[in-house]
Amino acid sequence: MTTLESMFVDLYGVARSPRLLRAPGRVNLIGEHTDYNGYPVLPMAIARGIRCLAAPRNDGTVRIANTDGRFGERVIALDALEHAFPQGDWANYVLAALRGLFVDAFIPREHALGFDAVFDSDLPVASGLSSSSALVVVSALAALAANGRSADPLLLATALARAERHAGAEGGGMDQAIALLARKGHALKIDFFPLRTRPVPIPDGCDFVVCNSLVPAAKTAAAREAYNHRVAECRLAALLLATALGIDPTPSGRPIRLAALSPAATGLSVNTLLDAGEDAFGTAPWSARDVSQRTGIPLPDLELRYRLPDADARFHLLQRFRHVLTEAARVQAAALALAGGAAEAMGSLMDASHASCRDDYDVSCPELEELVALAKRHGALGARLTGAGFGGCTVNLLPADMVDTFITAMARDFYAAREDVLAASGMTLNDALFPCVPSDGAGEIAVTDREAL
Ligand code: NG1
Repeated sequence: MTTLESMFVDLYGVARSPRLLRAPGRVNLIGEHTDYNGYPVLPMAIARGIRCLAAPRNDGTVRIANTDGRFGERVIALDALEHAFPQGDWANYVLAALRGLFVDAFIPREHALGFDAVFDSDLPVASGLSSSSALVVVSALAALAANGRSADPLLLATALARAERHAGAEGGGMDQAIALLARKGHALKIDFFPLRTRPVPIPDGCDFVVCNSLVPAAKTAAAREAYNHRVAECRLAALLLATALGIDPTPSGRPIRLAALSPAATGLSVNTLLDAGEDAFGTAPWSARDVSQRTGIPLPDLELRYRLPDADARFHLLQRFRHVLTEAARVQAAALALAGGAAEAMGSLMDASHASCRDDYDVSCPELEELVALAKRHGALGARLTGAGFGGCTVNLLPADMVDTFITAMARDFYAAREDVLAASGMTLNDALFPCVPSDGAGEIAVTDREAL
């Protein structure tokens, strides 16, 4: 019996037919901080992920436990889903999944069954590898299984992206979409609003290695604030640019997204749009008061409608706009490069993406910089931070015959001097530095396969 099964039996007794579900983590190859702007991304699912062994119960509760002692047992009442756990508690992601399923009627509220579940994971947390969305997705699959339901993956990904925002970060929809829709051997080009996906085969000779900076990219209050600040900056940039271009900044009553001002939507080239951005924003940071004066929108309305952080916040609109617009162009080029097997072109795009994340989007940190510089020295064709940034991991593109030497060199030059940091993080070297292959999306693991796990 696996640890997952024995813990399940110890806590809940023998269930008649428990189901085993799994959702993968991901690395985003390129397209950072583009999803919430309505621009595409290009991630792939990795072989690491979160599993959940679950069986239905009929008293309207969900009981959850985790083989990782850092995450304690919790009980969730299905009729009290509005009661969140303290901020940062892992149960909030299970709660978010349940809310999403009920709000969007994937499971009818009346007579909904709860479930008992034990989770385990080989996906490092707080690493920018999307463990939070893997937890949301696997929890949703467990709830659907307990209630004998299935769901269209596109609709489910959209609902779960919305639902995960209850946990605090105003994320796009990349992580839930890749977790549900990934295809083995492929990256996925994902477009948003509405969600659409297109598999892009990863060519032979393109291998990827993940390096963890050992700086947690946790969804803590501060990291969430920094992330949501970027989201607000993009909303304001879209408002001001739309106004400058004479385009309605609130189509259908909602703040316009930057992608609605794309070259395709406006008929303007990237360079013309960059010039228009320079004219509209200037180079100095903006305050909410500046934006209010420029647009005539009363300050309180602006703060509320654009969900602005505190009144003293400064917004770097030109820099954020430049990153998003050029990153979107890089995603299109990267999808073509990968599909055409052009590994070197893909690498250059990844390098440019990293520079833009660092210089214009300001989401890098010294440890990520050190990793990227070392990676380039040790033969990576492309090296960049992946995920939201502020810590977490880099993703590195290697020619296939160089993976082993690359890993040896990175272990020696980055991790050897950080054994204590690694030990304190609870990770082994293999959890921090590993090759990854493009893997399948979430689903059920057949009972017959369970022995092999
Ligand atoms: P991570 O790395 O999981 O925090 C976040 C968002 C994504 C995307 C990236 C940046 C969530 C759940 N995920 O990812 O939607 O915006 O940052 O590209 O908020």
